[in-house]
Amino acid sequence: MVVGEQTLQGQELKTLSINTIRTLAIDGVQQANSGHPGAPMGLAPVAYLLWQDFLRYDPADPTWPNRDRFVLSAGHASMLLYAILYLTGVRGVNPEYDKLGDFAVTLDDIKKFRQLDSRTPGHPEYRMTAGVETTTGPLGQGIGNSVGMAIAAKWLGEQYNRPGFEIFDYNIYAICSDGDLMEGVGSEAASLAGHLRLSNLCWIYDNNHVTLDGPAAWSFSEDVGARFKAYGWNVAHVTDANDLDALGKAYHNFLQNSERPTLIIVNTHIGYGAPHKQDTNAAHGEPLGEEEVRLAKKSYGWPEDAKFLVPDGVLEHFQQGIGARGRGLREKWTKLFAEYGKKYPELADQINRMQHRQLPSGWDKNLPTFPADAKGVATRESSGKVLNAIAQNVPWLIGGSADLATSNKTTLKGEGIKDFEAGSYGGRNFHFGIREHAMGAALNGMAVSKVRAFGATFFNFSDYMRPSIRLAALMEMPVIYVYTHDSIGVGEDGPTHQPVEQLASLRAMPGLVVLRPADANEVVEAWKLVMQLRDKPAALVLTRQAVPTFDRTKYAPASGVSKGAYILADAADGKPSVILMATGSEVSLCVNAYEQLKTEGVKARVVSVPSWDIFEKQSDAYKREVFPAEIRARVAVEMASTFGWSQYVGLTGTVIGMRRFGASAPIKELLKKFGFTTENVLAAAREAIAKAK
Ligand SMILES: Cc1ncc(C[n+]2csc(CCOP(=O)(O)OP(=O)(O)O)c2C)c(N)n1
Ligand SMILES: [Mg+2]
Repeated sequence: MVVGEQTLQGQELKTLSINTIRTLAIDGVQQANSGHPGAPMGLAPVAYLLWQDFLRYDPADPTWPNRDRFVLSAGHASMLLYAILYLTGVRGVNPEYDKLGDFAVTLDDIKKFRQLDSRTPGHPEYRMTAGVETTTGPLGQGIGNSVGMAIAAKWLGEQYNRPGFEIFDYNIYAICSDGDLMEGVGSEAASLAGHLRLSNLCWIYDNNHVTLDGPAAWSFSEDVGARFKAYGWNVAHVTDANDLDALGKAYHNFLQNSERPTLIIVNTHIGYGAPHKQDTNAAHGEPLGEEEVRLAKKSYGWPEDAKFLVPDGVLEHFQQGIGARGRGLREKWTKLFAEYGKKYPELADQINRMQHRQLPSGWDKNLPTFPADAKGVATRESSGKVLNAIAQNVPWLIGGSADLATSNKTTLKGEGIKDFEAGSYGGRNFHFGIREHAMGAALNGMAVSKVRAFGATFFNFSDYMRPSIRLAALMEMPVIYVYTHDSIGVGEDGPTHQPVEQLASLRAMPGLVVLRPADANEVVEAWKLVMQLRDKPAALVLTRQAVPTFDRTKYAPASGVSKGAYILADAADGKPSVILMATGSEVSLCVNAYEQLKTEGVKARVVSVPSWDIFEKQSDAYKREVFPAEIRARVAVEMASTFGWSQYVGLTGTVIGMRRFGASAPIKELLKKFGFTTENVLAAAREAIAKAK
């Protein structure tokens, strides 16, 4: 049965619009011959009503700072988002998110779903498509991000609102699936959001009873509502996703709750009315196939042969709904913000700078410099000092630790600096609790909200948050990770707490800046560099134990950090017989060896290598200057996996590193056992020279 044009126009506009979302998703997936049509089909009414009637969002400016955020945590349902972005006419923006362009998603883009260079990649990607608030796909990350967004919104409101000037009062909505709620990060994030009583946060759970493998019940049987109530959430139920009244009541229920986050559990049917499909779970994660596409369209009263059909009136319907409503809200806000700027020019300036990821002028004033000191100071200690100096000049530098703030030295001190906690949202010190993964995900959500966010833990536990680090790198978010206790130097805590392979694995991640400074003054330079990053996350890898502060009148200045690797000490004629290279705490071993060799008349060079990735970006000429090809005698020293060092020492070079896990013992014994002594470096240097001859 082909439904004629007239019948279509006779349908209620709401249903027509909802079914347009559904059929666009079906056709996009079918054309790509890959993707998930099921979730968009089930969720279409949920997304429709939210956007059309509730979301405070102006499609004409997806960068409006006070817009409500919509996160599709179930990123595999990306066609739902693309259909909405197209139908509501969301404008495009450039990758820096500071200039408006044409449309974020056109019908043509939907036809190119999942194709190379299209604006409709398989999963929603920040920076690729305007209107995508964060990259989702790895389940659990989007809802984790949403907690960071809600944190940022609360913080911004507390920091910048003034009587009569509610500059920031936006809400965060996230759609999540069974998978989102099964993943551990989702649970950590929900626990944190409940604890912080983030009443601006609303998760909408697509309770469709299926996952890819089959019925969700095969692997998921807990009472989700009871779990969230126990977390301190407000829980609402909608028994049928097609019941727009019930959905509307649930959204109102969220908006009226000022005490706690809200979970709306929505029962959806992944099928479309065709009885033989409704009760099976077959193929909901793959294209329907031509025949099923027809049956689905038929059940929606759609012309079975039409593809990518957008019936007359649908685009206008959205323009008259969210388009008009959103424009009004944004225009009102723009006027308010202009008034605010007159009354509070300094605050408005801060907001503008933050929105463009610019630092305040004088952000680096009063940075410490550290005098030479043979006993020295742990790099975590010097980092704490530098962080505090910068934080005084950058009001929106905020963050905290996963329960290790006193160890990580990340506590911000100073007049008026408080903790961020439930009911007191202006604080700058965060207690993420023992939830590294949720911290990582929340940091991403904070960073997309434009605050400058940092998070800290023991370096070894960076593994617990790695999936979120990866998304920060993919999204080009300037999140700052402060990782202390960076090696077997941890000592007695033993191999469970001693990182070995983490440096190599993080160095392998595209876009992530990894810095392991050698002394206090390298720490200063490292922080300077990190603060100026606008589109890269950075990991500062810091020691627990003291390291000497080098005499910079004798050795090269620490500003060499900005090149990733630099000659710290050299032969007088610049023609050494051996190059000793190291990062972090091992640089001093090389310096000691260098001094000893010097007394013996052996010419050595010490290269400090705080960052491989930054060094790789330098010119070939600079790289050759640091590592001249003709000098074959090379020794690298690092208390970590040797993986990768051959690119600097060459196949015949020596690496003093870790080829096994560490051990529990006092640090002195460990250094001896694993060969991190001046004597061992000396021996390796002599051997390397002999071999090169
Ligand atoms: C971390 C992670 N693991 C696995 C996947 C692959 N994956 C995509 S969708 C999905 C599960 C689908 O079930 P559900 O979450 O209930 O979503 P629905 O299919 O019902 O929309 C899986 C396992 C993923 N995207 N992320
Ligand atoms: Mg499901």
